[in-house]
Amino acid sequence: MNQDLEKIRSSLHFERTVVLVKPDGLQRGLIGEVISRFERKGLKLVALKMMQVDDMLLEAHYSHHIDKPFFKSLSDFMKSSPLIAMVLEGLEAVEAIRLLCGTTKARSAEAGSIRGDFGMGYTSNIVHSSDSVESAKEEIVRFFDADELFEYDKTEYLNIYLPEL
Ligand code: 3AN
Repeated sequence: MNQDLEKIRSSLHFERTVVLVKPDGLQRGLIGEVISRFERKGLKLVALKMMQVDDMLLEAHYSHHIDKPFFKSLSDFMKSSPLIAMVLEGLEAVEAIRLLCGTTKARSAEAGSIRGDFGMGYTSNIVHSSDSVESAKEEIVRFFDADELFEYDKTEYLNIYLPEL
């Protein structure tokens, strides 16, 4: 990468965020569709795996919901099959991905978003994405070991998109 580009890049808000394709996304065969939307948007995939979550992880991940009446069904749902976990990177990626996912209640989520296009549920709403840069940092450590995150240049993305900022 040339030095000018490197300088521009280091001044920009590249963020990393966690996306989960929840058990309903996996059961309904939507994994490819969901990943494809992020790829087409121009986000960079830096980690990707299938995993089975347990109570300990869910109690940390959904600690803000632990006293809510829906917590047990949310927890049972999240354990009902494996899920897909990924880390995506991009400029202001947290907000960009929240927009692609749509609002929480899928049946009233915006048409064109993942939840708006594919879901009707509230608890089962196909995807999770981190809601802030701070929670993304916590979630990356919660879901991934350091050696599961990959550093690489996505050359096309850097050269094509940066000069157009
Ligand atoms: P989001 O995933 O849109 O950030 P959160 O963090 O408020 O939403 O909620 C985490 C998850 O808990 C949601 N994705 C959804 O599965 C579930 N959830 C949240 N609120 C409700 C609710 N009122 N009833 C049922 N499930 C809910």
